Amino acid sequence: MRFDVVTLFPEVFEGSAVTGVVGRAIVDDRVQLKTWNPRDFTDDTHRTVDDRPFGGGPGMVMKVEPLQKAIQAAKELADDSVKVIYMSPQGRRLDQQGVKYLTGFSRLVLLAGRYEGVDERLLESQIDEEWSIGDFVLSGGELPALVLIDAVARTLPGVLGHECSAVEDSFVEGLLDHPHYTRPDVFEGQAIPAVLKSGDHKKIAIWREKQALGKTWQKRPDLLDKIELNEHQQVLLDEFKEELKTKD
Ligand code: 4FV
Repeated sequence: MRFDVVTLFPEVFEGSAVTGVVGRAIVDDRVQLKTWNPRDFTDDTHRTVDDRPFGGGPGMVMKVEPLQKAIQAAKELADDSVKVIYMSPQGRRLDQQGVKYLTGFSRLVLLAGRYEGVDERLLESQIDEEWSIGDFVLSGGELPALVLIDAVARTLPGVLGHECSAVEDSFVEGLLDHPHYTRPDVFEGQAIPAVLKSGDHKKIAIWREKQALGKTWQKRPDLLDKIELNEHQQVLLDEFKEELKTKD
């Protein structure tokens, strides 16, 4: 999968291009990441990419021309399975379902805005979709673009060490993740749940599903409202609630 990012700060992407899962995916050429700086698409000596807002008010607005040229250059040679996305608080909230949908494209061109935002005419003429990483305001779209790239890249075949880990991720089934433990067996008097050392993988899978259901019920009941629990899951959740009562 290829990501082209239109950004005034290409250096922000150099870091992630070499670290962690995304870095590995780029080395293995499972992911391609290229940045395009709108300043390189200006023709005035000051390489101007922003200007004062019509109608007055604070801050600056990104100019349409350099962005249009940069997006066109990024889309060059793209087949039709390319989407141009603007990262903005006005966008659709990114969640695991959205990540799954975005993984369906072979190429994504991501526009990372700065200042107060971009000229609306650019959105109307060049942007296919707007996506947000949350209801808060950042100083730039670079971090949201990195979040989207990381969330999408790690679901691509072969990117994570072993396939199943992406499948078992939080939210894939719409639930929070189960607790994780590793050595030492006992830490400050706290032992790990015995079932995890039983070697009985069926029992371990049931324990993990019960914990995922229980944790979701405790921390994000809104997520449970979105999914239809099957009978087995309902029994596990009821057991979790009962055990909680006896634990207290
Ligand atoms: C943002 C978000 C975000 C708004 C003005 C960049 C900033 C500045 N993008 N999810 N939340 N963008 O805050 O995606 O240009």
